[in-house]
Amino acid sequence: MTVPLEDEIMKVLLIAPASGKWHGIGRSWLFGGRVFRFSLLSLLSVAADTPAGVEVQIVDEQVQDIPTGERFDLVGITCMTAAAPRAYVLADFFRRRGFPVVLGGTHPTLMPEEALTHADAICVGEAEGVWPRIIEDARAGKLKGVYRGVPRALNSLALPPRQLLDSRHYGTVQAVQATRGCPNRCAFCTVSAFHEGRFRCRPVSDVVAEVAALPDRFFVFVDDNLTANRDYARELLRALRPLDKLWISQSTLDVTDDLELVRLAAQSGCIGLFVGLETFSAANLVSVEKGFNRVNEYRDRISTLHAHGIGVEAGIVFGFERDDPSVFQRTLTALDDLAIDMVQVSILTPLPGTAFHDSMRVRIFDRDWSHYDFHHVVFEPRRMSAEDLQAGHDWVTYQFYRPWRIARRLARMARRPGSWRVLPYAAAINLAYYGRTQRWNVRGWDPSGSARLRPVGATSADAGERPRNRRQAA
Ligand code: B12
Ligand code: SF4
Repeated sequence: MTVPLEDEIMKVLLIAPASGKWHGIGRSWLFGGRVFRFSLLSLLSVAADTPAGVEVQIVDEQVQDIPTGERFDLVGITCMTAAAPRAYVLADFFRRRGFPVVLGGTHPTLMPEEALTHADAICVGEAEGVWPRIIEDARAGKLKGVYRGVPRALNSLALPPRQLLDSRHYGTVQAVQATRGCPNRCAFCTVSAFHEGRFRCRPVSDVVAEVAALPDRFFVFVDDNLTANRDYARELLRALRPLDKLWISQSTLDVTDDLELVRLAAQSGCIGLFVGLETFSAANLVSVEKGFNRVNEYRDRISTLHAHGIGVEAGIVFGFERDDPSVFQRTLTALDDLAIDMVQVSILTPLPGTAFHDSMRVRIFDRDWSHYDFHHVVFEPRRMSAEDLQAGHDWVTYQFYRPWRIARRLARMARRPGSWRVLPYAAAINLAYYGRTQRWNVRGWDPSGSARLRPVGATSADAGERPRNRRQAA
């Protein structure tokens, strides 16, 4: 292992590995895949906490090649679960070349022992505070084991050095984070697992100063639940109002309990919220500790957001205990009926580290983490076959993004208040999803359909050899 001399500039390479089909997303024909890509705040936060005198290079494998011919004094790799296998390949490669490797992010935090078999060290939890020690130990040649980031107050976070990214590859590099974590404990979610249910807010003045300094008007709050603390959210939104920015973020639907908050969001430039509806079954919601979503209130709450000029992207998940083959057509009808503007369709995934993973243990038949990307079935569903679940997920995705549906949605949206702000953004997201269904060949079929049209090899998960149920996995 090479150890840099005291007065030598230490060179650190930070990598965001690309998994599965995301590998080529940056080369997509529609918008160059940029719409789905905004700045890598995970690695920018690590870079921001790097001591002076260290040279940092960030490589996003979705759009850049891994520099294999250069010398580095430390290689840091971030990963969520689906990217873990690729992260391990890269980690093994750099270690064979004699470069020390540290892994961090969601997956290494929740699966530390596994991650440590591929790295000299891992960072469990947040980098802030512990990253300088990792650097110091790497410099001294004694990097080893588990480094635990202790969650701290979020005052005076260093600004992310966005200039380290090649902005041409991103929808925007203006990703900002005002809060970390989420106070809810949905059983399938790694956000609550990672943060152990903690929810912390940055000082409003810090966030506003960061946003004010952003050169472009549009930015993304990557927060998981921006409005979880309503007093904080109100203060933040009031302070943002004079900046005349446009932004999108994520929130729970109960934000509409507080009309003043919705009004402030709209006035501060909110044009879109991602809300995890997940399912139209109250029993399903209760089964994953998300009973605070009330299905009978979806319509009014979504109308409230629309009336304030806020577009709604719904997170929809298939594969819950009560889902049978009829769920796909019913859900598609409900999405049309509620005039949802965009949908992210997912397959319920037992992510390691979550309570849901533990409860599904005996039904999991596929442990290849690269399939834990919310688009592959990895466990035996209760009321349908794994194949039906895959096909139905693909079918809803394909149907929701059929060009005629997109045109109908955008035409309806054009008649809503504030549509001039939302339309360009909603059109871009809809078209980008359409492009993805084409590029990834997402078609599927309706498992409950009378014709049950079932094209050969037509689910998006068909490429490659993988078990389709527990019998095949055995
Ligand atoms: C923004 C975002 C995206 C963006 C951009 C992703 C990106 N590359 O930056 C987009 C929209 C592209 C995206 C896509 C997806 N995402 Co996403 N995404 C997020 C989100 C909301 C915020 C990420 C972020 O910027 N966090 C802020 C930073 C500061 O926090 P952090 O990442 O935890 O980093 C800190 C520590 O973890 C640590 N750390 C992290 N990396 C490293 C590395 C080293 C070396 C060290 C020392 C420390 C360290 O230090 C950091 C600073 O404290 C997270 C939720 C979340 N809270 O993390 C989901 C999340 C990461 N996404 C998730 C998923 C599943 C996906 C998709 C598969 C969704 C889909 N169905 O398509 C895709 C996959 C994309 C891909 N393969 O690249 C899951 C991952 C679950 C899991 N356990 O794997 C999360 C947790 C959401 C969730 N609720 O489940 N995502
Ligand atoms: S509300 Fe959203 S972010 Fe919070 S725990 Fe539930 S799924 Fe995770």
